[in-house]
Amino acid sequence: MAAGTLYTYPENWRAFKAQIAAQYSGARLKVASNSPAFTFGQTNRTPAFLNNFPLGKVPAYQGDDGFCLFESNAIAHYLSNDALRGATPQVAAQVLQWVSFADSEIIPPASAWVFPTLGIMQFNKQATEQAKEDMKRALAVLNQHLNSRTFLVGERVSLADITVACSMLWVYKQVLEPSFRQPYPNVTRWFVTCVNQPQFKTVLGEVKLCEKMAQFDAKKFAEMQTKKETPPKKEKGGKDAAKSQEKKEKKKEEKKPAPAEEIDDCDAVLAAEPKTKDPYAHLPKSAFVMDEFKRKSQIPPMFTGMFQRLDKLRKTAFASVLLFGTNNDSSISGLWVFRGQDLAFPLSPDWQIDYESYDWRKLDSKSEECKTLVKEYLSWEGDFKHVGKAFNQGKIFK
Ligand SMILES: N[C@@H](CCC(=O)N[C@@H](CS)C(=O)NCC(=O)O)C(=O)O
Repeated sequence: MAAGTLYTYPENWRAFKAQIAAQYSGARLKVASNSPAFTFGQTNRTPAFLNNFPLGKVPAYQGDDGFCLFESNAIAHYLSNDALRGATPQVAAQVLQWVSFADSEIIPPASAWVFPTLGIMQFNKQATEQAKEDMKRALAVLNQHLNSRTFLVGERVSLADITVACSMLWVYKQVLEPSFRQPYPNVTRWFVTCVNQPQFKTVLGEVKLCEKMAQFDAKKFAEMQTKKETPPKKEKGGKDAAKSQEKKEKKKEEKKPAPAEEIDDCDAVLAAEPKTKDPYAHLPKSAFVMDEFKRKSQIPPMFTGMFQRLDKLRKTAFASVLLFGTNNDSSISGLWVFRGQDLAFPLSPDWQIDYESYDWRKLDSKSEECKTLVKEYLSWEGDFKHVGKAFNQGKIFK
């Protein structure tokens, strides 16, 4: 029988999967989720932790025998018994099917929909609407499957139910209001059955279903942004880890935090991130205020994916990037202006997004070629000779 410690932050739904599995199997599991035993954002960055769990992510499991595992599904699998995992190859494969379904069909829309309501992600209407549609699709599949079944696989709770129910915890608590869940009664019946099993209840406590769909919490979001700027507090605590840990866990049980606080701990990863060094700190102040130039020249919005993620370059770079060619036969080419003399992307880990997908060439600012290209790219007109005939004959997508 497995025995060991699960490192996590409090109220982590990924850790719940392992904790519930252990409740069923009888695996002896200690949970280290508070200082001094474990402080998320600190302990998981120590060399000792990284030596066992190279990603530095939680949940992470270490057996009393030294056996280490990361990835919540693997940990929950390890802490299960055969009844939970599926006793035959077919049943075990069906369990795995639902575990994967949770990861790929539920978690992405659940996160996109719920995170803004908790203030840990900016609201994007289109993304939220898409998430609702994706969630409806997953719910419809589940509802159909559960039409004639009590549990997802077989006649008893399996790891499939544990995993899928835990992945839906936040949607059921936060956004699946009665009218939204009304078309999927089998799913709600199954979810309520699961979370009311004693083994679930011991871990989750009382699960209250959402009454009114939570909306984007702009105030909380602003607070979180400020928090991210603030360096984390130093970890306190003596050596008597186990005892003090137990006391804290008990206190926590008595006083469950509000939902937004619960998930703060995950976001604390970002909050605890050391502030990245300014790659331009060594350069003298420049008279060329790029941000202002861009606003005044009204350079249009550009290729969204890469550019959205390069927001931090806003004040030190600008570009005009165009898509040449026709559908399924196109090429992207652009002109960039950076502060300093070097290509900006390699200067900071925050900027190294997609830049390797392109070839980069420094232009001689005094050359005729440079003057032509500046004119062409900023006006979106011209021969664009360097792009190549094939693409250049097509349309320029602006
Ligand atoms: N696929 C992993 C995801 C684990 C994960 O992303 N954990 C986050 C907390 S929500 C973490 O520990 N992040 C710490 C970090 O990235 O430094 C699992 O299911 O265990």
